[in-house]
Amino acid sequence: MKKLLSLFSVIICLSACAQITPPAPFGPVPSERQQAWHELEYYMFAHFTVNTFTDKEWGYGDEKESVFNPSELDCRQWAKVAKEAGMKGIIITAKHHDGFCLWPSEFTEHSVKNSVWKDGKGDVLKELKQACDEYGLKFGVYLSPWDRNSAVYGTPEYLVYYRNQLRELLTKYGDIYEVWFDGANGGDGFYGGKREVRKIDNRTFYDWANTHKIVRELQPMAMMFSDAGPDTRWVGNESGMGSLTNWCLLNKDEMYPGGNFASMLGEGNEDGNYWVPAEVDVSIRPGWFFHAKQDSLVRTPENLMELYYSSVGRNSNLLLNVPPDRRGLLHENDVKSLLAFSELRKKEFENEVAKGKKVTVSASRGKGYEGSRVNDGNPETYWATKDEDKSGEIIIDLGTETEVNRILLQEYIKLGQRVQEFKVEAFADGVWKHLIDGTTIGHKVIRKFPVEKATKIKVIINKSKACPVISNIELFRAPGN
Ligand code: FUL
Repeated sequence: MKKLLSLFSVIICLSACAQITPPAPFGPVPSERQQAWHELEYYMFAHFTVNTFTDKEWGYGDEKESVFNPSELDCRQWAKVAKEAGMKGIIITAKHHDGFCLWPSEFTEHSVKNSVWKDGKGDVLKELKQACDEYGLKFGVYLSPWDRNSAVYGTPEYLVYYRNQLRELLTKYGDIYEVWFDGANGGDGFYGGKREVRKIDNRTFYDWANTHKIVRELQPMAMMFSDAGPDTRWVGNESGMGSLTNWCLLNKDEMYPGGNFASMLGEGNEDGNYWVPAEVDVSIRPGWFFHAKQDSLVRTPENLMELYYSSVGRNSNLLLNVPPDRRGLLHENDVKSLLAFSELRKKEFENEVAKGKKVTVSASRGKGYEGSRVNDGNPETYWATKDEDKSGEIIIDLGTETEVNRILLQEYIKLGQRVQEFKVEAFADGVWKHLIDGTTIGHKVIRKFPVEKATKIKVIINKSKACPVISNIELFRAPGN
């Protein structure tokens, strides 16, 4: 009898103590550098070069170096504003299409070293990097592949030049979190005085694979941006619009910067074989560079809020351009709008009502993966179903009738992006009422709906490539409707 009892308790213990295995990763997953990048969500773009002084958007490459002469350059002001605005980093146009370098490159004369600014002894990148360090911001660089100043542009020698510049950037300024490879090429330029049109084949000319190796070797944690990644992709427009359906996946093997892919970059590829999430680049003004005549056209805080919803709220990072002016300062109008937007954002998301509330689920994988994981405030825990359950429901019981008008959802993307379709309902006046339909989730989705007085909110995952893994659900009562 005694023996039988102890056998019985061993069996009970074995079943209760059995470790439930976590879901296996499904499809491509983010690398460590991509995981860190997803967390940044919102950072600054700074378009600043000779164009700031010549009032152009694309410099021809023939501008005198002496035109670059900011009267009060203060990168600490940029960084201070970025920090106060809640941004996590600054990416600067180290070199735009005109070829002018904001650092004293040893490989060209077309740089700050031949300007009158600081008697040619200045280095904007050095000042900005110091300022970013001081304010705890990440630092990134844009190095235009198209160079309208270079005499060797279009020849193999140009690649040697371009890579030498890239090495300078990657070795002289400490940690770099993102390198921006733009895809534009208009053909014509100064090209060392030739003033002609130079056509290159975007597919082959730049030999990107070998340029990428340099970045990986010198800055292993740096993300590389281009139309086609490899680490983050263009969203396909410059108007701030992320796609509602947005896969972090891309079949990028046949793609290259400057190719004709804009229309499919928003959604990415549901069956993509690489993790290449979207980044939304957009300017706070109509132009990328500062033009005094656009001082009255700075986006309003409300408009910036809309951009936030259409970028961060759609599983993308927001790279917001705030171009320094001729003084070398962020203009008062831009600063005012940015900081007011930051206040709006705080108010928008300060009233969260779901955290710690009782959660019930239609099914769960078991201990460690319960519904309560979606609102425990811990991004490392998640609700998951058994492998065979590719749909499921989560009900958050708000306890009492509560007003809500925003929902935020996150998948545990370290295990891949899975959800294909979801919807949200509210229990109000004794019935379940439809609120929103959705498709993908990924790192983060934030959706608005008209104010609803609900006692419960239900998230239904109707379709998922593999068992859903949801790490976070937040519900807000934002001001207004
Ligand atoms: C484009 C460039 O041609 C613009 O001047 C700007 O730098 C934008 C971010 O990318 O392709």
